[in-house]
Amino acid sequence: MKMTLRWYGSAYDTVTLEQIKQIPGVTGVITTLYDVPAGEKWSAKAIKSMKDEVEAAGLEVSGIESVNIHDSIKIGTPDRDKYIQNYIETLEELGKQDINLVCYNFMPVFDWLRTKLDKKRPDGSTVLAYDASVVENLTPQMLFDEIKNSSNGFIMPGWEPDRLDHIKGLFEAYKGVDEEKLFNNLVYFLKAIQPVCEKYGMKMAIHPDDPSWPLFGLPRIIRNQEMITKLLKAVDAPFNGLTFCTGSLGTNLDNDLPKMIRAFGSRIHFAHIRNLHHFSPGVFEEAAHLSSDGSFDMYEIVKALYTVGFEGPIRPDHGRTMWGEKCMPGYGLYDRALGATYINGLWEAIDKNTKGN
Ligand code: DNO
Repeated sequence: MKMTLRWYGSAYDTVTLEQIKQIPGVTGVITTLYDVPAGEKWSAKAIKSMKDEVEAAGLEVSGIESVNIHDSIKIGTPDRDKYIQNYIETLEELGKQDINLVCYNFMPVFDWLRTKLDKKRPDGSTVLAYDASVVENLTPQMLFDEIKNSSNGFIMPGWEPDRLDHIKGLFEAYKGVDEEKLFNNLVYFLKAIQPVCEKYGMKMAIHPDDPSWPLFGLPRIIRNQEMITKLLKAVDAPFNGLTFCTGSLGTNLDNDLPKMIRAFGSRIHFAHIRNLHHFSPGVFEEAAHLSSDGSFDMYEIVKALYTVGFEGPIRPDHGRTMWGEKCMPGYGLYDRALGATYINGLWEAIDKNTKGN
C-alpha cells in the first residue's frame, strides 16, 4: 500500500505539496489537469510540467483522478469515437511518462452528489452530508446552485461549470439511455482502450457511483457487488479494475465493504478510505476517519485490503473542515492528514500482528 493525498494542482488547491510532504508516510499525490475539459486530449507538455512540480517537492504522481469521460461516450452518440481517440492518446502520453493509474467514473450528468457541503457537527467542524428527502424536492438545477453557493468559491470536482451550463441539454441527451445501454457503452469504451492500457501497464480504476443509487431518473451502474462483478467479467483483464471508495459504496448499508474487498481482490487498483455516519437509510453525513465516529468498521476495511495483498495507492478521502481552515469542502489539509495517519496506524498494527512481531 502507498499512502497518498489528492491534490488539485497549485493553481486550484489550498494545500501545498510542501505540506503534503510533511504528513508522515505520505509518498505521493493523486492529481489531475484540473483545467482540461472532459473529452480533450492532455498534452505531453502539461503532464510533464505537473509531474516535474510534484517530483521537485519529493513526492511521486501515484495516479490520476480523474481523466474524465465525455458524455458522448457515456450516451453512445456517433461522435464518441473521436472522444475515445482523444482518451487513448491521453493514456499514451501518461504511459510514456510512467503514470499508470487512472481513476474515472461513468456516472451520467452528475459525478458525486451531496445535499449539503457545510453541515455543522457537534464538534464544530463542517462536513458534506446527504438527505434523500431534500433530493426529492429539488430540481437538478437547484442542486447545482446549492453546491456552487456552498463550496467556498472553489470549483468542486465533478461540478465543473462547463459541464453544468448544459444541464438541460444533457438530461435530454440521456433520454433512452437505460442501465443496459450505459453498461454496453462502458464496455465499448473499455475494449477500445484495452490495447493502449496493456501496452503501458495502465490500470483503469472505475469509481463507484456516489451515492449508490439512481438519481433523477438517470441510470447508475457501479453501485453494488453484483454490478461491479458484471463489469469486471465483461472485460476480464487486469487493466479493468476498480477504485474501492468506502464512502460511495458505503452510502448503501446493504453493501458489505470488507466482503466486497475480499471478492474483488487484485482488481482493486486504488482505494478511497472514508467513514460515514448514517442516521437512517438515505440520510448520512461524512465523519472523521475513526471507526467510532461513524458507521463503518475501519479496522475490518483496512484488514480486508491488507489480506488481499493490496499494493496500490490509498488516499484518505473527504475530511471534515476544521481548525479554521478555508478550503474546498472535503479537501482540507488537517482532517485528511489525520486520516492518513490513522490508516497508516491501522496498517502497521495489522502488518505486525500478521507477521507475529
Ligand atoms: C469526489 C470524488 C469524485 C471522484 C470521481 C472519479 O470527491 O470522489 O469526484 O473523483 O468520481 O472520477
